[in-house]
Amino acid sequence: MKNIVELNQENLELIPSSVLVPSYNRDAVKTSIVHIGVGNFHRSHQAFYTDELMNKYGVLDYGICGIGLLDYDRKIYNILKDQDGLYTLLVKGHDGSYVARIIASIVEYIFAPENPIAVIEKMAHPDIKIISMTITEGGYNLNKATGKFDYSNPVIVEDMKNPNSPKTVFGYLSQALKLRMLRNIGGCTIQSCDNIQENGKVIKNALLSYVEKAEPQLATWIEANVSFPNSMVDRITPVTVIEDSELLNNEFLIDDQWPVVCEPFIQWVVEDNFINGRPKWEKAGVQFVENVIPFEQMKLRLLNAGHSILGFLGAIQGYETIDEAANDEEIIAFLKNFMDIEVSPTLGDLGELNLESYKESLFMRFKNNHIKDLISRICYESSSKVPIFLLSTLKDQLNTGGQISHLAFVIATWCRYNDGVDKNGKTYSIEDDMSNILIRAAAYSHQDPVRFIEIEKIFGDLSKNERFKEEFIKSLKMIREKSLQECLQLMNEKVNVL
Ligand code: CS2
Repeated sequence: MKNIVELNQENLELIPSSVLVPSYNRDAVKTSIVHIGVGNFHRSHQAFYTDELMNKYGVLDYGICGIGLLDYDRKIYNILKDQDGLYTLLVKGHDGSYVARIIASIVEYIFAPENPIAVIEKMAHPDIKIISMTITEGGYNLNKATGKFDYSNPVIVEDMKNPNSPKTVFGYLSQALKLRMLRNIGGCTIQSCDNIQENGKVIKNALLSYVEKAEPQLATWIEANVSFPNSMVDRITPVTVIEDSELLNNEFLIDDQWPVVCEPFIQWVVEDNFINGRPKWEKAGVQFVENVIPFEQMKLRLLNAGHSILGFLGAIQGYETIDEAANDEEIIAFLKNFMDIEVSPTLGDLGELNLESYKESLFMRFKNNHIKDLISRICYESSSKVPIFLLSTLKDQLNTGGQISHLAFVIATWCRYNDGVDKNGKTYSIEDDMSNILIRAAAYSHQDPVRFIEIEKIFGDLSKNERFKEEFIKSLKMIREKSLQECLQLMNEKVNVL
């Protein structure tokens, strides 16, 4: 019988040589980064880059302390505790090859619901130079249409009342920064790693909005002592499934309770704006630039929007994973036209970057059928994603008089997606904090299509734009009358004729 090794520090030396293991002394690692939200993405991205730096260059002064804010984080907390912070990253290539590597850069973890004061103290510790986060698009507590901070959210109201046992990132950050100010230990960098245009600016504005009401005396100190770099983050990281753990068992003889799977591609473009120092991540491949906005725009409007499109269309067609949708010829032809005709004209100056090869590389990545990226992951919380990934492009095209037929069609497929049933009559659930509103609006839209785009919290006043309204109604009618396949054929033929 094969000897399967439980992953933890002590067993590292028993891990088979086919697996890359950390070559550095973990005891010598000093924690300088606090990261909120240790999900799969953080583990395949920032923690990977940091581990790379430690491994290849022996840079040991930027260890990560993970923080879990939500009750949901209890599972990862328990597992990382059990595995001494170690986990396996399984990188799966297009050709079916895979590489397993043990990541060891997360050296501490605090589960906030159990010990909020410990989290505040950790963030306020003089050694901490960076507080980074992946809290999802919805985690910034903004009105989806206006981008304004939502003071009415009951957890925000609670946090303002109970500053010593906060629940939100804003409660924690403001208390920690207050301590830093009172103790005179200087500021730090707050770094968002979420898929949001100008994510640094967004977290800054959201935090300052919170602080204005909760701790008004802190605002000017934050302005002077905290920096908020914008960044573009990228690596497709699906939900881990049982088959991944089994693969690790069978091929690499590792028993890891929660490994992470990802594609080989990785990118992180960061604005070099770190007030209290930073790791030399560039050695590990991170790009530091002066202006990250065009990179963010390109990625959000092409990759993330592309994902959402594959998600909505794929769900309606009864597909389960993104690669299935991306290998459907009509869907991919539609996606190509969407990108070329309606997104590319909105992208700013990309400098040296070759947009055509970037788009080509995206199709390759979407089609990787070894990454079983679930459509349900992509469609999860779409009400927070659509305004960022799609409506920003739509607004630009409307402003410049550019084409919008594909965009309108995509929004109509999102409406159709919210019917919750695929073309074969199989139902799926709508996982979204606005699911009630979405499902109801989609139901009403059968009689009165415009009802869907009248959801003000998402669309703002877009339903008053006659051009968009007309295109949307036309698309939704077509989707409800014909099969999606036929609709796509018609859309694709139309482009070919032009
Ligand atoms: C996805 C992203 O959640 C989504 O909708 O588009 O998680 C995507 O996989 C990553 O941003 C890739 O970098």
